[in-house]
Amino acid sequence: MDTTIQADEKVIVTGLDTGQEDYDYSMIELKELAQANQMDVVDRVDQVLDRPNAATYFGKGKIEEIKNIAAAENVTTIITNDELSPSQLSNLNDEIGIRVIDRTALILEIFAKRAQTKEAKIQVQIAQLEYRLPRLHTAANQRLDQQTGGGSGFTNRGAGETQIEMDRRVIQKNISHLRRELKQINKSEATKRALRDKSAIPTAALVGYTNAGKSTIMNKMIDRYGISKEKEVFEKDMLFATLDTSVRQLTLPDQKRFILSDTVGFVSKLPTHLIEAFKSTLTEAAKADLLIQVIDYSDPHKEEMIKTTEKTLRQIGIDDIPMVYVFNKADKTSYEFPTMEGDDHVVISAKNKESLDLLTKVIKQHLFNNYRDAQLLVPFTDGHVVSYLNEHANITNTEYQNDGTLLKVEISPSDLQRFEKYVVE
Ligand SMILES: Nc1nc2c(ncn2[C@@H]2O[C@H](COP(=O)(O)OP(=O)(O)OP(=O)(O)O)[C@@H](O)[C@H]2O)c(=O)[nH]1
Ligand SMILES: [Mg+2]
Repeated sequence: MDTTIQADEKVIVTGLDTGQEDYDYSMIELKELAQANQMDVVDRVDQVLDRPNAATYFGKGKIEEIKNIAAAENVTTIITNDELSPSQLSNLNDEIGIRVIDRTALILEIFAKRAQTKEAKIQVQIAQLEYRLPRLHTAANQRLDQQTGGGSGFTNRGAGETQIEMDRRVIQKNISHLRRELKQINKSEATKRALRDKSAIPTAALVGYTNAGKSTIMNKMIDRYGISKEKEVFEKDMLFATLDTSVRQLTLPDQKRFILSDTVGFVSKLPTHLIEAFKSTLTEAAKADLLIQVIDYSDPHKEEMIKTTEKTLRQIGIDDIPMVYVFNKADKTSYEFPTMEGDDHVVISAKNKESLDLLTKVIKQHLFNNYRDAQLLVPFTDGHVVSYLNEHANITNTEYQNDGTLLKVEISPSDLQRFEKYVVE
């Protein structure tokens, strides 16, 4: 099937309302996804049914209605809200007579356009090929139909099958090749990660719905606490601005260090193949000590977005990492900010200084709650220990005594163990 999508083509979004509670919202989002893919959405068609028609997804009458609207409005593509089975897709294509794509194909297309790094590109390619694999006969039949002017007699079908077998083998080969390439890339990533793990610096990962403001928060934090000329990450008012994970080490004014990562945003019904393909990108989140879920507080569908984020995290196998909830973009609401509720809910605006102070405070409370206050007496001959602590611990008091430097410090458990012999009561 040809999934290439031209810019500004006219499309209709269509959906089947089987009583799902988030149906209306998912249709609004489908329209936004189409727009994110430079499509011009001219209409929306809904059908209420108990369950999809097994053969054609929509019922006969609805298909007629879609055909008529499409003809009247010069529509070239129909987009369905659900992922269609290979046979539904093929039948619907035949019935409607213009191109039909499903939500999955649309999301894959957006990801393919946005992918920047080699890793992201390969991951999207794998997901696209896997999506295409079971749908090959749809494409082959269409090709044959075109060649033979619509007829698909016995001989043609036979030729089609052989072609499908060949296509399938080529695609499978491609997938394994891409997988090997991805493994190579991941290996070097894994080495870097292992080094970080060893350094025992706590890590936090920004997660959440697409366009919630994760990258904006990441950039503000890099601005404040990053190494001065560190590169900022891409932030933009569009769906799926970020597809790659960025990781930065940040140092707070009291010398506490942590690693912050920013990664791909979620959307409802994120294709399974895509989640599978992006698992390695999401390892940063899977290994984090703390998840920072960013939510667009100004969006009327924030509840659904939180649900989707948590469902997607579970799908990746992340279900036991502590999480703080950051209700962002409060400047676009009438709510007061920055405010904090309990120890894990904050309402902020990424564009406001006091908000970032509060966010830092919350992150600190969670990441460094195992830090201890201690008093160390370091002999003058061990000056290197004092310089190490100057860089890695929060020294709150320094006194020079006859037998060495007496330091009051706030220190990580591992450093405390390391310098145990200097501890004095
Ligand atoms: N008004 C307002 N806009 C914000 C705030 N935070 C982020 N934005 C805007 O929201 C848009 C999306 O921000 P991003 O940081 O790119 O969102 P993201 O969560 O990284 O999105 P993806 O990478 O697609 O997952 C940008 O236009 C930001 O300028 C905020 O607190 N207030
Ligand atoms: Mg982003």
